[in-house]
Amino acid sequence: MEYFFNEEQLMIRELAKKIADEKIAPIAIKYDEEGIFPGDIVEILAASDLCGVYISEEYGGLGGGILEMALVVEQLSRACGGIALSFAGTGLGAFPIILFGNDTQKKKYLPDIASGKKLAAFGLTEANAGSDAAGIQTTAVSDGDSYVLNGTKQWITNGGEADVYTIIACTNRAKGARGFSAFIVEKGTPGFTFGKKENKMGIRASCTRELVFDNCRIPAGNILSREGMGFIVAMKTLDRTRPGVAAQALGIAQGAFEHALKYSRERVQFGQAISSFQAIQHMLADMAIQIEASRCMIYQTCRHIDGGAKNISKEAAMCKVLASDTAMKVTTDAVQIMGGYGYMKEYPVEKMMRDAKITQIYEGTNQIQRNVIALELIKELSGKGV
Ligand code: COS
Repeated sequence: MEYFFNEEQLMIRELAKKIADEKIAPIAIKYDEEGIFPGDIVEILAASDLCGVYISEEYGGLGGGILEMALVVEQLSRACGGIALSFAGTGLGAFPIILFGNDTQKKKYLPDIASGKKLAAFGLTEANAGSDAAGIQTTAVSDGDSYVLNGTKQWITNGGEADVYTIIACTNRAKGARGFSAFIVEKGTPGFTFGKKENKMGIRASCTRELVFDNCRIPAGNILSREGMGFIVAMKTLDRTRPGVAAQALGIAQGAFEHALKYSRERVQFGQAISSFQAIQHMLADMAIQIEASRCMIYQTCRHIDGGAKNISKEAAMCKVLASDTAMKVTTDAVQIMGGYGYMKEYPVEKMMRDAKITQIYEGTNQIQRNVIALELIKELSGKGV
């Protein structure tokens, strides 16, 4: 389908596709198997000026928005959802600064992220605070012109690889969701260390670690917005990055679909290509329908957000649910079409099926997304006085 992108968006998409096809696809299986962090691919993305597509020109980026970020994530994920995450996870870490940073903070951190010199990460999740984001235990105590952080963040994408971390911590437990604050913490700050690299089912080329804060003292000027705004920083960030997870899911689904379609034309059984069997044709048709529906929803949601729409939570959640459920179904069906070959590690679809699963879980499970959608629907109805 023609989505009528402007010239710059087309150029970004083509560049990302070329990197995915030429540089990522050939190494995806190896990086997955050995859990190699794709520092070399990050360098290629940086040299191609893609790291800052969603950062304004004033801070060294290309001046695009969520749509440009989604276009890159989708294309990279066609080849490897795990490798794409070094880029997408940086977006998650950078958006709190883009949305809530003051000029000094933006000038200090965004140009290095835009140039690809530094990766970013986002620390919200903890052992006992996953879906219940307000359950976090990490504290930040004001002490003169510093804050002192204590606690442990869990399953943080780009953990250990990123230089810039945005961390949500509790500054006033009595105030509930209004008692959290968001901080920028730099790698190398005394008292800030990393746990071991997690051994994951999928997205194995991405790096997931604990962040441990033990009396970690940071300048008071590293707070984003002001005390009490941490939960809002997190929620508004996730509203803008969930379409990115959807784009990752879309790319994984598209990649698996392309492999299954090609295979169905080549694989001969009962004297004919299996693509001539209606059972296979209907599976391919359903895959294509779901992929295109996800793509429409993601691009339109991105345009809705980039265009300055006020209410975006519902649409962001909708496109994450649609695309991630699609990715799980499409990758599972791609393995089915490819049969025994699909199940083998020599072919990329079994990896894509493993990679797809996380998109239904992280940045808010699809059950939480459905809660968000339902609550917004009810709010809209009450707003109309019904
Ligand atoms: N934008 C702006 N403000 C928001 C918001 C949003 N999208 N969502 C919630 N808020 C505000 C609410 O308006 C409320 O403000 P007030 O204190 O002024 O009333 C405050 O934040 C608390 O909201 P709420 O009561 O809805 O919080 P809950 O504790 O019930 O949690 C969910 C809401 C479940 C939606 C939240 O915990 C969540 O998103 N969980 C999933 C977390 C997640 O994605 N984890 C993955 C980690 S990142 S990989």
